[in-house]
Amino acid sequence: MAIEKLLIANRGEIALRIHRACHEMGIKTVAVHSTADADAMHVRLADETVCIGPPPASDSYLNIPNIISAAEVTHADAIHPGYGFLSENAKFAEIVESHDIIWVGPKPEHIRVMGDKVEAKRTADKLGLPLVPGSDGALESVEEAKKLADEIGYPVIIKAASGGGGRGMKVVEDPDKLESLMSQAKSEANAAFGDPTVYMEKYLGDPRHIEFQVFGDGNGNAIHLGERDCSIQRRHQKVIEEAPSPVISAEQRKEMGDVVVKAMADMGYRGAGTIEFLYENGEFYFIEMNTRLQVEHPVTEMISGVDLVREQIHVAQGDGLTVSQDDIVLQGHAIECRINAENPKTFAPSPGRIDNYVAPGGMHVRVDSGLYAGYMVPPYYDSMIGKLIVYGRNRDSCILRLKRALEEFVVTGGGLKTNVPLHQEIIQTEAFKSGDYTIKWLEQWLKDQAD
Ligand code: MV4
Repeated sequence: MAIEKLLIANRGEIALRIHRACHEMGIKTVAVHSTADADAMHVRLADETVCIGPPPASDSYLNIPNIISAAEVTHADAIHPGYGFLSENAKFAEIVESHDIIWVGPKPEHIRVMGDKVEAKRTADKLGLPLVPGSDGALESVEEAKKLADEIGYPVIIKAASGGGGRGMKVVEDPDKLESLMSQAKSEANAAFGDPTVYMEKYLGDPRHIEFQVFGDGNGNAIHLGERDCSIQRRHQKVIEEAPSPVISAEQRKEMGDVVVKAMADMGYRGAGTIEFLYENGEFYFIEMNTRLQVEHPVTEMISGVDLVREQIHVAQGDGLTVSQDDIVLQGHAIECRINAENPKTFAPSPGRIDNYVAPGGMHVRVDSGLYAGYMVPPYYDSMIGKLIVYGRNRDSCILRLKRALEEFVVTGGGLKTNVPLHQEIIQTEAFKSGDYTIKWLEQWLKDQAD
């Protein structure tokens, strides 16, 4: 069924991104917003708007009855959840579908499986994805954990089954510390996620974070759009992402691409997905799968020319994928800088009014952001206020263009600070310029700068 009106269950730059794809496809949009976001850019541009509650996300962007009611009263025939908020809530996906509203996302059962990291690994294993050595499922007892850690060899890492994004992880260096760290991990997991289930993996000391973008039509057809390298991160928040990874060869991309495509085809995956790997000593190890569109999707769009939101909508309305694997040619290089309103020293969020805003432009420069002069960055949500994405024929030219684009970027206001200067510094380091960095690099470099 062709979607005529789509409700965007999100805010900020991704709400604007979804609105733009819809209007290019002739689809009307409904923006739902909290009282804090009444003046947001995507709310101004949407065809219809519905206020769904007060500023706290739990009362608005996470309020399922209010969002469904907004879809009902506006007669929206589809809901796109963006990323974060309700995007990986299997229950919400089921509720949407039970109201005969098209869910622009994966099948609820696949969201549920991948949300449980133990189930996700079991599924990935069955589908032939390479795993980090570790427990076959949840850890049932300290004795079992001790025995397993002896087999795998220390250090090991204990992770929460309901976790993800790094919360509730404990690295165990030696057997003496296993019992206490495992019990800490269990109580932290229970406090954070209401689920004390934990599992164990061999701890990889200094890997890269490399993820494959996949797409399925839900009927056994799947494609991949190459990988992104997201190793430049601080406290599990990605700061810079790029595609392709500077360390993956065309042969390795093809080999791993075939593996992930077969896995997604075999499971009958529908929609956009990201398969996350740790990459160390030339080997990929599956850790998690994200069943949503990701913040960093534009770098993939830049090197593939494929509009991922448009593809999501086509798959959701039953048209299938509009591109086949043979159509996909990955060319050139793209880098994304996440622009955050934050204190450059403490990284504390720095909301406030934008007095002056000039976005960079020119060839191969993309800014995904709802910012404008006079906009008030609200204090209730994530500090990411936009993304700068730059393309070049090769990595070196991409970095030179990125430097130029960052120089043009003006975002200033009374109390407001951004991380634009930090990006400028990072991209001029030898480690970044050479592509020789791992997940530990940024935090170490920040420490060295402070000394
Ligand atoms: C690991 C690991 C080392 N060994 N697993 C952190 C977030 C979650 N998605 C998985 N994480 C890690 N899992 C094993 N077996 C190191 C990390 C990790 C990390 C991973 C990706 C990006 C940044 C990271 C920062 C610290 C730790």
